[in-house]
Amino acid sequence: MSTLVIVGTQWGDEGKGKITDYLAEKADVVVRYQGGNNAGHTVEKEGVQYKLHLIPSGILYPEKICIIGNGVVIDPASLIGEIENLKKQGISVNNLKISDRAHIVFPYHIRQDELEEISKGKNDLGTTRKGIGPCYMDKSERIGIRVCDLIKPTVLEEKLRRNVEKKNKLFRDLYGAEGFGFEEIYEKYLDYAEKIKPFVTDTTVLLYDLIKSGKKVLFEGAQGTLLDLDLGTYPYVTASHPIAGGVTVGAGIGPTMIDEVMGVVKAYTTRVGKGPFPTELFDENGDFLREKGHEYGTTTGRPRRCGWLDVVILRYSIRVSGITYFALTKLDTLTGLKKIKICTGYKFNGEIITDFPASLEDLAQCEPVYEELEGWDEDIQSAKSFEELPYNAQKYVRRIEELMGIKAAIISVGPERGQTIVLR
Ligand code: 2SA
Ligand code: GDP
Ligand code: MG
Repeated sequence: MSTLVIVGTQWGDEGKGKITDYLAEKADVVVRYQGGNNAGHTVEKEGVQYKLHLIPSGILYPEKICIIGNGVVIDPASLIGEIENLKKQGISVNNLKISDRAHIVFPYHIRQDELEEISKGKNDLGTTRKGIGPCYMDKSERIGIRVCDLIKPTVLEEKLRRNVEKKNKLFRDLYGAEGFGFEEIYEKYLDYAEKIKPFVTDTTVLLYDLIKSGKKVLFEGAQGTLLDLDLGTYPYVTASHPIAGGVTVGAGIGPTMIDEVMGVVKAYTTRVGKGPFPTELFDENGDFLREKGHEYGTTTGRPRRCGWLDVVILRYSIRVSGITYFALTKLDTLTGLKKIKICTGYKFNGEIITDFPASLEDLAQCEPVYEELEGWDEDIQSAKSFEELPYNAQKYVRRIEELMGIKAAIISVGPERGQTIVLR
């Protein structure tokens, strides 16, 4: 048995797509287990950029099986668009499998997401407005419509009619907004169902059999630990479980079937959307990281907030996901900085704390404690080994390992598949 979970250790956009694509070469199966098309995973191969939202980052290899698990919420219009784009780029989707238990995003979810964000005013969460939260809300309210319902016209009709009525009442009463006509959605979704049907299967059976037969499986997390509904900076979180534990629920396998967990760590920190961010930079260093690292949302294009690496967060991620080693990404973005800081703890109520607090009010009072390292000027994007990195870059990596208490397995020095240094 050989299964590996790839999990974001910060607020998402750590480069999970790139690392998954890189590791997929030696795997047989790649699985998405949570989130939806709020995710944006960028993969670059031979100068061509692929932006993936719902499809696992193993799709560039025609022979790998790519599974969209039951824990993912699927906007069929977005999925079909993604499939068509990939086909146009010459990528085969013949090995794509979609869980019959995954929930479907409808236009009323997107409307609800928008209306809720607008009604919150300056207290909005900064969601991607893709309807992800409302779709998961319907799932827990037990009124969600799943892929297995979508492909049965009479079941879809009954459930959709009920939901459209319910949502229209909500939009009218709560937000004074217009609702949807049942027919317009139903007709569209019947058409989507026909297009999606060939990919639909019971992925829990498929996955179980694949693992039992010794196939190598990667589970690709979307978003990151601090966006986890339970363990993130609640309420500034997404509605799913990006942490490694999310795999068991979102892919339908037992915890005994997970062998290892790799954390993806960006060499600095970013966050898109609202919520606390202790090491956020509002100075020229923040602008430097945003511009040099092209830190703009893959899905929405929003500028990402940027800050120094925060080891309090990384140790928290290691703990809640059982991470055993990590991939360090975007080390090349730091090239050119004279000094680089690492946050090793927070000053809170006159004491130094190293455990990430639950209360946002407490977190707001936390002041990062930094240690400062020397930067480097040499271009590192073509480095092929650890030894080829400048001494100060080596020192930065070794210090992060020391502070995290686990080893780096991969160092990524550019967006391309080949710009990857393997250490173990
Ligand atoms: P949502 O839409 O309900 O999931 O939003 C809730 C919070 O989760 C954050 N979130 C993300 N953070 C980082 N990256 C994400 N994916 C895209 C990307 C984001 C984009 O790859 O760049 O393009 O803006 C992602 N998806 C959700 C979101 O910002 C809210 O803070
Ligand atoms: P994900 O959501 O974790 O998959 O990350 P995103 O794809 O949203 O954002 C990461 C961005 O950084 C993408 O544009 C990647 O192409 C890019 N990227 C990944 N690794 C590296 C790296 O090591 N160096 C540089 N310069 N870019 C990288
Ligand atoms: Mg992303």
